[in-house]
Amino acid sequence: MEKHSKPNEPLVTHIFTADPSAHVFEGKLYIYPSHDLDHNGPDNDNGDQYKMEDYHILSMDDIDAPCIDHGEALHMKDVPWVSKQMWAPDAAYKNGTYYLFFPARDKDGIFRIGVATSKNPAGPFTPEPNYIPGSFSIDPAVFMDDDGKAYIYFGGLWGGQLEKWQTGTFVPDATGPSGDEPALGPMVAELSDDLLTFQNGPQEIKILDENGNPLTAGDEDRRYFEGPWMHKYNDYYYLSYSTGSTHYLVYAISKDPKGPFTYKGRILEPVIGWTTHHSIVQFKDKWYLFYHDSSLSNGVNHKRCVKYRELKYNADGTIQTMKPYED
Ligand code: FUB
Repeated sequence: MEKHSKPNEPLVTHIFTADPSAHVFEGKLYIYPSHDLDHNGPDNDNGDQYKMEDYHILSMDDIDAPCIDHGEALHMKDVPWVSKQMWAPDAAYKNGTYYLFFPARDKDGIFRIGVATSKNPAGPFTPEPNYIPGSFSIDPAVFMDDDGKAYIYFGGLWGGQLEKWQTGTFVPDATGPSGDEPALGPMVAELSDDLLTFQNGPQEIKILDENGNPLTAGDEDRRYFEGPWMHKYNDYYYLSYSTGSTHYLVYAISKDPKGPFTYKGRILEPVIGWTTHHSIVQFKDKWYLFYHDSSLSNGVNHKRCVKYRELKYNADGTIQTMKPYED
């Protein structure tokens, strides 16, 4: 018998999954996760432990329905420019086509962002022959605004190589700002009409504190690390992300999808495992946080599982902070 989905429990247990990007397509929930592979290789700050090679797309007819694995939707052997590490993906829909956006290392070991398309939200997806020109780093998240514009947010520190692009070209030994210097923000670019190229940008997003000053690199509880997500609530843009080294999911808001954003608070306290990565989606009349932890492997960083839980707003638009192992 199929297992019905429950909050705070792994959506699937037959494979390891992470980095869930959830969307409502065709009236159902579709979840686009990474597919973690087991191995005995090194676990380090470069992210060598995350050796993913393909994507499996999940769906749920309803929030408490069984979670279906639709099988392999895209494998790196079918993407000409990829050498390894297909990390956190996202998806979008426009004019009868579904788009899968994914980061991976190119043949030179540099992270780039690619696109693949399908007529079916569960794939299989056909990749474009090359990565998006001008793309770099990891963790693409695509946001379709009410006015028809599409934005792609991306970037990740350390293994995600964002520090190496501060001059606009790849500098292999570049390090990030430190201490009191402004932290690096995620990148945003407007996508072209066909969603296959950058139309404007990319440009760096500024995240400010309550006094209007940029968050500093030393402010590891609040500064951007990786895993951006964008959603809109009550006419505000909510940029949420992981703080990486301090393991929080946090958010900042703005009236403009390109910012600057003002830091507002925490969404989720640390989970089991080093990484924390999420998406936020409205389904029917409720909002949900999709996230992952390493509980399915008793804490092995690269053997993760995707989960969801309800997300609630306060009357003033702030998000109620959640503790992952409490209801
Ligand atoms: O899954 C590989 C990487 O780990 C993702 O790209 C990051 O966001 C982190 O979850």
